Amino acid sequence: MKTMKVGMIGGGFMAKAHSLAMTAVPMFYEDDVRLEKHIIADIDEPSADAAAKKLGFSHSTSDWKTIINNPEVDIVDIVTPNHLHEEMAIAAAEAGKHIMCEKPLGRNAEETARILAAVDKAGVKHMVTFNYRRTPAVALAKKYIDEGAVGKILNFRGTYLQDWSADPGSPLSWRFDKDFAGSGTLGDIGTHVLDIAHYLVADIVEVNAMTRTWIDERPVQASQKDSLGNVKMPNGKKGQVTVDDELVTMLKFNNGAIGSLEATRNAWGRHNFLTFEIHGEKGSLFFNYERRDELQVCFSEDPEDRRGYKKVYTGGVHPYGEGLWPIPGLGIGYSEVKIIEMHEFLSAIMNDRVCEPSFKEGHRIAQVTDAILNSAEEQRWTKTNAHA
Ligand code: NAI
Ligand code: SOE
Repeated sequence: MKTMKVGMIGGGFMAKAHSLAMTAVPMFYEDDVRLEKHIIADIDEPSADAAAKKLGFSHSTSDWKTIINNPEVDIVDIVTPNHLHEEMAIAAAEAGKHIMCEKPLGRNAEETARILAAVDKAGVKHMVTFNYRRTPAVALAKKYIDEGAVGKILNFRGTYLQDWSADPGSPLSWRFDKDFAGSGTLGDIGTHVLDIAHYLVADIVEVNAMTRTWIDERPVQASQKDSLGNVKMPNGKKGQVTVDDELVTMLKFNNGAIGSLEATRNAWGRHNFLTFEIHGEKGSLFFNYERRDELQVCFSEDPEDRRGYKKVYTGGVHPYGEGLWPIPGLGIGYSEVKIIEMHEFLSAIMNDRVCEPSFKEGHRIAQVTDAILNSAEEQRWTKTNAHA
């Protein structure tokens, strides 16, 4: 059994999700490797120390470069706001570490191109954590498509709707600042659906988009850590929002399929409403993350008087089911999706495979998001390889 030491950079929401997955993954899947949570960095000593104690790391530091320079560290896990991904990922690659980096890989395709060049040169393993493709029902959709069950894909209709920023009293965290985030809803949640579209359908080659910023000022908060709408500051001093709140875009795929994506964090009543519907020549698939154990499927070959969507409830016989709970109805959650993602990362390292989605996919998504922003600004169809 191999042991690999992890250095994690960032001690917020995703640090918790990744740390939990690192501890739990051997309880679910046999990857012949154990992760040791060696050292974690946050912005100052008290934050780093508190994160280490809470998340189970042996050491802490307020200087993330200590992690890069530590020869004992095998894997660097980057769970900081987006503006830091480039510098951290390039430094980790140059130090020969395997890298897991949260999405979006960078603020734009110029940054992601540099990150990709660094990992290619270093020959290290790399994964950008678009975790939703690891939901068993989404992996099952991939299986149906690969087996030809829905035939040639005609249309992909994706949405990602949340409401945590619909209240104007939700503070101005890093997610609303272009310098930190790169873009708003687009990079933050739209990218998850773009990743699913690439995974299930094909490469997106052209887009025609609109974006809107509905709330252009928000109360300034003391810390940059994002409370994701759980703290309200209705009377706080205001600062400028510099990113999109909402986007709507048409999509053209390189296999001839067409489609759309709508994403917003201002949709009252929607919490993590990541959905897609795929129509093929022989059938359709529908998924909604708020009902993440289910995939709805409809086949044209079913008798006309019985034809309609049926619900396949994922369990032991479906993708990743071998490691999950013995009875389907027990259900899976965000933690299990992150555990599966960690298993994919480790299994790719142990078997010397490319980790999917790799930084190559992360860069490709950044090219698509750049094209969406350009299209929205110029109000025209825009090719996604403009920055290739
Ligand atoms: P957060 O705001 O909860 O935490 C960020 C952490 O990074 C904070 O602890 C902050 O103090 C720390 N940090 C900032 N600058 C640092 C520095 N120079 N050195 C060390 N630590 C530093 O943010 P959250 O939600 O954890 O997001 C982090 C990343 O994860 C983002 O890229 C975000 O897009 C992504 N994310 C992905 C999700 C997914 O479902 N895949 C869910 C939530 C976030
Ligand atoms: C906030 O919109 C957020 O935490 C995103 O950053 C994640 O990527 C998404 O999966 C959940 O919502």
